[in-house]
Amino acid sequence: MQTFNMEEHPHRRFNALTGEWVLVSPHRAKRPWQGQVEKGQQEKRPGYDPKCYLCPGNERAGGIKNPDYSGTYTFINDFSALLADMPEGEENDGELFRAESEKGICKVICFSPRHDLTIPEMSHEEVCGVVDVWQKEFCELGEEDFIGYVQIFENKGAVMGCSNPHPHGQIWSSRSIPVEPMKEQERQKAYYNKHGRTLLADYLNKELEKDKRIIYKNDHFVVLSPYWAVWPFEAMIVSRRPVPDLSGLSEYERSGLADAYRQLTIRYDNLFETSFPYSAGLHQAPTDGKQHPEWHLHMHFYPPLLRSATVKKFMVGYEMLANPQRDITPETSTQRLKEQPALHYKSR
Ligand code: H2U
Ligand code: ZN
Repeated sequence: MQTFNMEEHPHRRFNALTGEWVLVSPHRAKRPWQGQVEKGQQEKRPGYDPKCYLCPGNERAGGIKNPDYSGTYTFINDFSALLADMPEGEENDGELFRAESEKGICKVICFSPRHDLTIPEMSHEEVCGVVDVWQKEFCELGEEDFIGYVQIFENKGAVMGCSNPHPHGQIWSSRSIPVEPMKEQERQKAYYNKHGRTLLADYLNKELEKDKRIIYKNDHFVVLSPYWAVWPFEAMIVSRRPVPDLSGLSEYERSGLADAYRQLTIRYDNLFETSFPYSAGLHQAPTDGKQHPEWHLHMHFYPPLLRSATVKKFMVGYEMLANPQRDITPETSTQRLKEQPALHYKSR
């Protein structure tokens, strides 16, 4: 019998943050690389699009006109999934039929007035402006007594269901803590109660020691491919300091987060020389009025591309019915991202 080798043998890895498992089948990634790596369509967008509902001065659905903004611009989503003014109520028809009313506030953040840019193409200072507005919005929404959780996220690229290429993100804030942050909260709480340190502080220290999955780091944030990553090029940005949320970040730390966000997305774009799609978002402590020393601020990146600008991973079949599976290991993905230049391919 051979000895177990994680570079070759199928195995399951445990996600310490959620308590879930992922199946890793590295032997399948050893198949020869077939076909060339297609580059993406190099679409050329104008700096201003008169038909775009996010460009400065343009009208949105419902007739409201955007101001002539110059940095970031935030507004209440015209088609909010959650509404602030909702009657209280529930259905409690035994164990099997449960429902409750939900409240919240949804916002859209334009990252730049420029229709043709994306985060990796914006300057460091401009991305700092995005992180600053995240902090401000997190604090303001979190202050509302009916907001228990603030979910900040970005959908990038049409394959991720993004409706408009103008650089933007969203915030959905709700009274209850949604499913994903709740899973992470439970794991982080159990760990913190047992060790008196945050789960991600210990995890980050070990990852820095092992140095097999570190993609990029600066003084305040580390970009890595998590041990338990599901998506081929999944990544996580973790703060070096165990802060529970954005509210306590200093100017230097905000700048560090902006740098990590930019450096990761530049490498993503360089990988297949395409505008790399993903869903990304921050996970942080709930704003439910309780103390959350167990929470450790981080940002997840879930990109669907697998082998080229057009070949994406499908989460179907086994993934939907059993558990997620991947071929290429996170260690190999890290190498491929790490070797990408820090300069965006379009500026070469
Ligand atoms: P995407 O990030 O998925 O592209 O979503 C953009 C959001 O913009 C979407 O939630 C909102 C949609 O409701 N929107 C407006 O608020 N006003 C508009 O005029 C169009 C779209
Ligand atoms: Zn636009």
